[in-house]
Amino acid sequence: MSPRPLPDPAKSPSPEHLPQRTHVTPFEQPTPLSRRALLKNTLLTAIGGRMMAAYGAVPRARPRPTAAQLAWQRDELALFVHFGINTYTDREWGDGTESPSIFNPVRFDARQWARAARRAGAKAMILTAKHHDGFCLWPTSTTAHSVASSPWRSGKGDVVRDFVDACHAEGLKPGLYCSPWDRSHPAYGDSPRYNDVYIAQLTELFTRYGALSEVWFDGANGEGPNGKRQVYDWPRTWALVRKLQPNAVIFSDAGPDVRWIGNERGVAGETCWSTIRSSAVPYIGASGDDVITALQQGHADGDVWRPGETDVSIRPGWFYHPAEDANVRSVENLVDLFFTSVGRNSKLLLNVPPTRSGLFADTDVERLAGMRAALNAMHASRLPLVAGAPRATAGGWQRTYTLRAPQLLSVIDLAEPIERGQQVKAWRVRTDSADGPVLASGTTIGYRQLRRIAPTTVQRLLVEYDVLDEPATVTLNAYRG
Ligand code: FUL
Repeated sequence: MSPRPLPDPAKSPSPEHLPQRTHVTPFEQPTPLSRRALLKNTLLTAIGGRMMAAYGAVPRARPRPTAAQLAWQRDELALFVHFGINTYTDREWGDGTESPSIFNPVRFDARQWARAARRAGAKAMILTAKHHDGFCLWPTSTTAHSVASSPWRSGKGDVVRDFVDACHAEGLKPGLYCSPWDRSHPAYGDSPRYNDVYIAQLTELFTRYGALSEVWFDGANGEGPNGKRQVYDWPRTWALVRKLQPNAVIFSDAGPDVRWIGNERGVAGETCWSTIRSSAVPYIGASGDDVITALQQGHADGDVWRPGETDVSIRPGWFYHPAEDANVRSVENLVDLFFTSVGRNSKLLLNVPPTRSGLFADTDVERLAGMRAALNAMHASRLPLVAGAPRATAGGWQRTYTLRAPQLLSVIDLAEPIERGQQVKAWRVRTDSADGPVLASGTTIGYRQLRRIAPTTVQRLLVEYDVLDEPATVTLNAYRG
């Protein structure tokens, strides 16, 4: 079953005049990181070139993941938590004029979120510390528009603190999203002044709550309360993350560590390289069909390792709306999302919005648990395949897998060792022999490639694959279903 088509929540409930994430002020300069990467690549290409000249066919060095990028990908699933003033106004994008007096999650319990996340198999959780409306979920010194001005816990509460503590208590890695677009702060639009405010907010978030595993940025860049557009300072912002949270991966359209997958429907490209040409998405918010294709698919010859993150909501909106209680994705639909994200060399960032009382809704908690139960059942039905060694053939590589007796299979799960980069550009899984019927085929594999096939009884499987320029040991798992 393909995923239920959902309206793009960032667009649909919002008034027409509000900017989309793609309409942002261009950030034209290369980032410090891409400059470093460029230098490194130039150096490696030069060394590679010399070695080629001396020894003949030596493959050129391709980008590889950092330890933080690898850990991020292996987590497979993280939950996104959109919570804030919009929870109380039934809106997706607040305009910054909301009164903090309406924020009062009387049964607030971040531990309930974290427990549900852990039971869903998520390894990390990312909270909207501030959304476009500017309301801060922590007591900040940069504005009065925060939880400190709300009736919740008599203004003494700190959602970010409880969130981080709950993550730690349940063994999850915390991450934060602090929107650069701020429709409440008077300095917004007065560029240098607001950039200082934003840096001060991030500094609070990066110094008060311990290590973060991911810092999430979008390029949303509409007008502020004074009607002015803001020019963001991304190099300064990213340098701050590097300085204060050196182990966090930075997410945005333009990376630098992980990239947006190009849609909010939960679907990564069928071809999905973790490498991408950094010039294809030169700044946060770059728009156009080519940009979306690049985000979806990456590039085989990309100059940076920047794997795709698939962010999508369990409900039509990112924030909680009572009217959407009957529109929570089904267990089957959530499993489909897993296949079209994790199963396409991406990572799933699944949004679950807390209700006005401050808890995940029961239905959402049930669906999350159901998704994990379904995935566990699939994994438990793994066939005891015995792998042969990879063998070079005239056109590529192949590997045989055998079973002691014929068995039914309906899911194929391929992987390549991405710590050494991504190499596979085409693959086929056949039954029996080189002229046996092809059960499934595709282009990239990467971290994981999950594919449903028509249930077939097999005893011997042949995996054939072509690589870019270095051998790679592809592994196959197969499940009854
Ligand atoms: C977008 C925002 O405009 C949406 O409201 C939501 O937060 C989504 C995850 O990112 O940029």
